[in-house]
Amino acid sequence: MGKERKENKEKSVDPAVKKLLKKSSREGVETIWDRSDGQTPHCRYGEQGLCCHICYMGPCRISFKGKGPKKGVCGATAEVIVARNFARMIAAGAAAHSDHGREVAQTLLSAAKDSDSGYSIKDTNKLKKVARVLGADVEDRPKEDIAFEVAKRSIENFGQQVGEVDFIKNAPETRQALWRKLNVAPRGIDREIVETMHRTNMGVDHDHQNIMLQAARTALADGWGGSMIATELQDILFGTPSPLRGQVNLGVLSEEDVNIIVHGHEPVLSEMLVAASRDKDLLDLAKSKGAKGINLAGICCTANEILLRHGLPIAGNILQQELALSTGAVDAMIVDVQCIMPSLPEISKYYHTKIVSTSSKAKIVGAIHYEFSERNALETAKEIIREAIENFPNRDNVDIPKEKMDLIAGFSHEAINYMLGGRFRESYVPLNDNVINGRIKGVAGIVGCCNPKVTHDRSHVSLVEELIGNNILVVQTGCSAIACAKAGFLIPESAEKHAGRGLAEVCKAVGMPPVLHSGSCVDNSRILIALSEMVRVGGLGKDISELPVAGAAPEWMSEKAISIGHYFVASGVFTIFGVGLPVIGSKTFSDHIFKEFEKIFGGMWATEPDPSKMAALIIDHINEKRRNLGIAKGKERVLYDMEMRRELEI
Ligand code: SF4
Ligand code: MSK
Repeated sequence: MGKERKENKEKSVDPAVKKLLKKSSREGVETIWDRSDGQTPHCRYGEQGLCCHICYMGPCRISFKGKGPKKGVCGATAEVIVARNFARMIAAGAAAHSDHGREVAQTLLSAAKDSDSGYSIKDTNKLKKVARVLGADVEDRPKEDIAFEVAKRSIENFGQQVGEVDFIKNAPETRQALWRKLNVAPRGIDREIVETMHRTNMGVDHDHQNIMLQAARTALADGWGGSMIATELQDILFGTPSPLRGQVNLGVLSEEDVNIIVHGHEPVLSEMLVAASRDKDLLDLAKSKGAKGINLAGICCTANEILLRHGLPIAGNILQQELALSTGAVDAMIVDVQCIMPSLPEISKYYHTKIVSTSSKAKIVGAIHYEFSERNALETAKEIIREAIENFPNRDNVDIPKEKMDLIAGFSHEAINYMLGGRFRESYVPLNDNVINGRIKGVAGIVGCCNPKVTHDRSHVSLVEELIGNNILVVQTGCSAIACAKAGFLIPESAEKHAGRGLAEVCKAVGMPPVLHSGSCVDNSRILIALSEMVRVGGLGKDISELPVAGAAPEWMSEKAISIGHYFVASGVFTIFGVGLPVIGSKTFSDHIFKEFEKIFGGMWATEPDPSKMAALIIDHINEKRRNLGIAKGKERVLYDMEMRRELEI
């Protein structure tokens, strides 16, 4: 028992996870942690970025010590191999976010053209705002006409061959000028991804610095292109988020209701499921099967999307998807794209859960497939929910952990503007004023995934606790936001309990938590817009790189995270990744992105697995920016002792 507890404690800090790991283990169900153990130790060549398999003269590896090979068969050096691998991760991550953006743009086009599409325009103000950025006329035009032009122009941004992606106009002028000077302003989203794949083919670009410039152009095409299109157009279609209450963790599953989990990334599907779950005929059907109602909950970024717009509960972050099935209480898990484990159908064999795939791009052997498109959206959503209801009587072996926590989410850029300035003087001025007067020392974006190589949720929770304790306002997205919500940081009361005095005063005055949940991974583009707004309002320098801000992904795992990290760095933000980075095999390359980048972009990469050291790096960086701005004063860092650290355990 003692040994079992110790093992589980190392796997996660979340008690709900620990309980279900024991249940899974008792029932012989293999989880991600078992498979991760089976892969340990991981290949060191791969971990350090030193394995190349882009042509079949290889695969080649560069030896990190001794007499082993120092070049690939073609002559590629360590820095070339590392750069090509890193750039390809960026291209793949940018492709995933951008394909999401493309789907949303197509959906907006359908909504504008076809009144039977099932989708409509919910936020006309946002539509007009986006239209102005795209240069579309908004006066005296029906909203459908404006939406048609916005969708068409957005779609053109993907295939554009020359010019610039439109949304880079949202960045400060100084930053745009730097991108043009460096020749990294993205021309078209698809073009940059394709060019990165070309340049990193065998025998093309052999200059690691040149590769990283193109990688920056590709990442910027994601952050200020594909991801921003996804976020902005989703707001037009489904509404711009504003603060609302919700609940999080596996305890949101219900013994009495039909539990349906939506999992993946694109709200185009989940929005329809939300609508279908409120259908009277389906609610009656659920009652006829002995259920009280229908409980729709989410996992991963889809969870964040439906939370932000409807207040629907979140069952957990990425590492909890298998454990949700192990509760025995999930009647259907409906998935679309990204972060979905192929193991789900295998695990569902032990329970009654139906795994339903919905995208032609993402089928899973063993899942039931319902093809979902804008044309058949509501009908398909109803059919899937009917399938889940019919499955409710088959439940067996149910054990739902009690753990659940309240949270407030929905801090879009617009909501922050309104919350700080009020309806009649919406503005970031109060935020900048509080940064200048030192109540808030700076702002940190803490985002990204979870990774079974490190204790689940621990780095997210420890890092964020230490930052808010040091008066740094934290903005979050993705699985990191879910981790900190479970720890209780996303309620206003947490300001009193965890935040430093200055930050707590601001939070109490405004009624906000010290940790602001801004959405899913594509919504990191909201953070880019918020940073640009801080520059525009004035008093904190002329560029994002002058702001006292930083970014981190403490438990990252996805190629998408690398793309996000790179667009933050290329936008001027100091960005730290936990776990490790597949670049350390080349000192030349590491020095380039950890040191030389600052002179090029005003932002740079760092890696640090220890969350306390990561906090120290962020705090030091913010203090340095404050000194450069001439606004530094007072105590610089609260050091955490062991007792304070133990309190971080949730
Ligand atoms: Fe080896 Fe060069 Fe081929 Fe890479 S491209 S596998 S380093 S020969
Ligand atoms: S990417 S943050 S694992 S959902 Fe959105 Fe997936 Fe979570 Fe990374």
